[in-house]
Amino acid sequence: MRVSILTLNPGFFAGPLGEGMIRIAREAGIVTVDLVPIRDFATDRYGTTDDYPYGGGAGMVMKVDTIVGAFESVSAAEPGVTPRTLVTTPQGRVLTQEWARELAQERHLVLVCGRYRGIDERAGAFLSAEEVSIGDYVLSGGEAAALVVLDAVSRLQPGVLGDAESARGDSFSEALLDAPVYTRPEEYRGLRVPETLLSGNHEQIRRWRRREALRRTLARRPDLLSGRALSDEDRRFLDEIRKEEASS
Ligand code: 6GU
Repeated sequence: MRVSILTLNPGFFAGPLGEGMIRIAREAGIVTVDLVPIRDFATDRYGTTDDYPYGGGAGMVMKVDTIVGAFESVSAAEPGVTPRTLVTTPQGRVLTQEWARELAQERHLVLVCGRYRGIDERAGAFLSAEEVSIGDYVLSGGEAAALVVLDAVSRLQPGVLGDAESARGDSFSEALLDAPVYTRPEEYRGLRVPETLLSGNHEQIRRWRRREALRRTLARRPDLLSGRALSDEDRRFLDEIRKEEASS
């Protein structure tokens, strides 16, 4: 897939694009990232990208001509493909794993990093963009959010993760938190790895992990359990956990 990132701060991405899973996905030719410096599309000789809001008020608004120019420089990069365009803003729809899976199917994503008070509303008529937020808190700019979207969709591209990792599935694919994990040594400063995990009994280990995943989810994210169809086994585990927690 191609991901075009429109930003006032292209330098922000230099480190992250060259590290870890995103680097591997790019080097394998599975993900192509274009960094589009919005300032290059300023229409005056000073490189102005923002201006005062009509009607007054604090902050600056990103100019429509600049954004549309930057968008049009990449919108035909994949022949015959209309890009799916997202603008990062705390006003947006919150990114979920389900939405990330949908976005990962696109041939061409355009991510516009919002800054200042936002983007001139008229840009919407040319970009047909959706608005994306990565959670209920405020960032100083959309670059960190665009990186989150890029990471979430890149790791879902076929061939990016190793077989073991992708077969394992993601915690949120199943909408339960993961069980705790341990590695060597068996004992560290008096703390032992749970015996079940050392037992070699795969069925017992599966049950232990399922129970601990439910325990964590109930404690930290009970919202993930409500309105969710549970197996008989899950319901039994949850009853046991509730009894344990009540008596401790
Ligand atoms: Cl997408 N942008 C900004 N500036 N702040 C955010 C955000 C995005 N998502 C959460 N907070």
